[in-house]
Formats: sequence, C-alpha cells, structure tokens
Amino acid sequence: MAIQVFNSMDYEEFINKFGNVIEKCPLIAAAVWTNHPFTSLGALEKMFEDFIDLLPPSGQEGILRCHIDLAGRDLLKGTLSSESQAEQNQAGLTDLTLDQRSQIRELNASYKNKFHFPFVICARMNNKDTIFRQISIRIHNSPEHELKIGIAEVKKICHLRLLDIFKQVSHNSKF
Ligand code: 2AL
Repeated sequence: MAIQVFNSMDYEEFINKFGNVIEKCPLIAAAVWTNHPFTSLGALEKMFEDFIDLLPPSGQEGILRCHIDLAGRDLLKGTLSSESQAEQNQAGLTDLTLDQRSQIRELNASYKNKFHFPFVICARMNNKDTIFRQISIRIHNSPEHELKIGIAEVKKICHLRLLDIFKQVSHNSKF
C-alpha cells in the first residue's frame, strides 16, 4: 500500500517525493516527516495543513510568495516547477491570446502591488475564464481575507499534488 511505502521513506526520500506539494517549500515536507508513521493519506495531508495553519501571518504570506505569477514569463519559457507547468497548462493558460496575456500581466501586477504577495489559485480546479474572473473579484478583498483565500487555494493545490503522488506510488507498487 502506498501509505506503507511513504512510511518506509527516510527523510531524504520523503523530501524528494513531497518537497513540492507546497510550491517551493520543502521545509514543510521536512517538518511533516517528523510525524511519521502516517495512518492514511488523509492524515498525511492534515499534517501539511496543520503546519501551515500554525504559522503566523508572515509565514503564510511567505508560502504565497513562493508561488510564481500565473500565465507569466516562466510559463512561456518552461522554467516553472514541473507541477506548476502542468497545472497552468491544464487550465489553458498556455493558450492565451496576446491581449489576454497582457491583461493577466496587468492584473497580476496590480494584485501584487496591493497585497505584496502573488495571486494564488488552484489552476486545476479552474479554467482561464474563472481564473480571470477570480483575480478581478479577489483584488477588491481586504489583505486579511485574501491571505485566507490564498492559503485555502494552496491547500487545494497540495491535495491534488498528494493524490498524484499517491496514484503514481500505488501504480508502481503493483508491479
Ligand atoms: C499555481 C501553481 O503553480 N499551480 C496552481 O494551481 N496555481 N500558482 C499560482 N500563482 O496560483
């Protein structure tokens, strides 16, 4: 079973596997390993969530700041993390017209100018229309509210990345 495979990992293997379930925050996987063995994938996911929830607001803002702008230059250059690249691709963000690209660039810049962290949304639970709509709406929120929403989106991204790892390991351990 996948959870047994995860529980048998030393911390280096664990960080290699789970280091990017929270984008560019391997420290969280390194901390979560301390709590192994995990009883289930849900229990493992809760460890990631609990770690994030216990951070002060500056730490949670730090997590958001580890995310790269959606549909930005790195997506076009292919220099995002492989997970992020695939997620933005799946949401259709590689297929924007020139007009849409400059629109999202301006929206991302205005958003960052107001909140001092980037707009974060779970791309795989959205598409380009809902992403454009959400950034246009969320930019009017208070910083406190936006921090809460951004962190909730990070947890959705984490959930889907954990499921991907679980499926991949379950598949491999059948052979
Ligand atoms: C991302 C990302 O990398 N994956 C995703 O779903 N959303 N980034 C972001 N700024 O929202």
